[in-house]
Amino acid sequence: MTTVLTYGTFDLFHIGHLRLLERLGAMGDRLIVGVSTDEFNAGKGKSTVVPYDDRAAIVGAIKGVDLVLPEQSWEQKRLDIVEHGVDVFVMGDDWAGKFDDLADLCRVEYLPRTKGISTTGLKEMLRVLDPNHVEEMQDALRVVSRLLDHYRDLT
Ligand code: C2G
Repeated sequence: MTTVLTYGTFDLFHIGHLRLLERLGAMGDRLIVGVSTDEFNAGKGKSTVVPYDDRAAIVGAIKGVDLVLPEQSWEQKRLDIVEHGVDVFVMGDDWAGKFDDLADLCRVEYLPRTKGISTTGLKEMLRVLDPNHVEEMQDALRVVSRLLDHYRDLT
């Protein structure tokens, strides 16, 4: 039996996350996913839109995911690998080389990321709906409207 392990934030769960989990599911018989807790993210200076319990529930509902555990520290990977008898540790290639030190415990692999989609990109799009941003846009439109009125008066 081959056990596969990965970790991630999985905020605003998107097609890149799904494709990664699908590929990981096909790499073994059992897939374990460590989902980073809100406290761990805060330590990394990262905040999520979706809270831990919801992110963990979404990841746990994906076909092929057998177990979700909380990722609470950088050091826990070694303990999790031993405790769960992990054969392959896999991350997307934005982490290429970063976890090679685990190779004394199991196989370490990095898969290509899905192109054209990211949580950062989605957050950028959502920013348009931010009340402060909407206010800025309204101010800008007011200026343009005044300029148009002015131009009309001149002609
Ligand atoms: N991913 C992907 N394609 C994308 C976006 C993300 O394959 N377009 C992969 C990432 O490479 C990562 C996983 O999806 O392996 C989860 O990505 P994030 O939610 O961004 O996780 P991250 O914040 O990188 O957490 O201990 C390490 C971490 O907790 C990693």
